[in-house]
Amino acid sequence: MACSKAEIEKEVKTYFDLIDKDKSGFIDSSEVEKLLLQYAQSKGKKVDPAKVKAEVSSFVTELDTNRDGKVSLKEFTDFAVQFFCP
Ligand SMILES: [Ca+2]
Repeated sequence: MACSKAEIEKEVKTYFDLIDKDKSGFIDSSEVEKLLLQYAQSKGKKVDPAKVKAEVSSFVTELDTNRDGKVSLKEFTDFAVQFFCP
């Protein structure tokens, strides 16, 4: 993956749109939770919903840099950039 913010934004947008079911332009913890639980179910895996909830909530808190309780595409991209363009 190229280390350019524009490139990364394009790549992560695919995932962002997948999570942002209601197309609000933001993802919140309940959307991430639902996606993970659906994924687990589709794979026939048993997961503890309470554990998923706790993990997702700490993940969202980490991404939510302006602390409004939601993750915008910009916040999501900034998070990815930290990994791919250290
Ligand atoms: Ca936010």
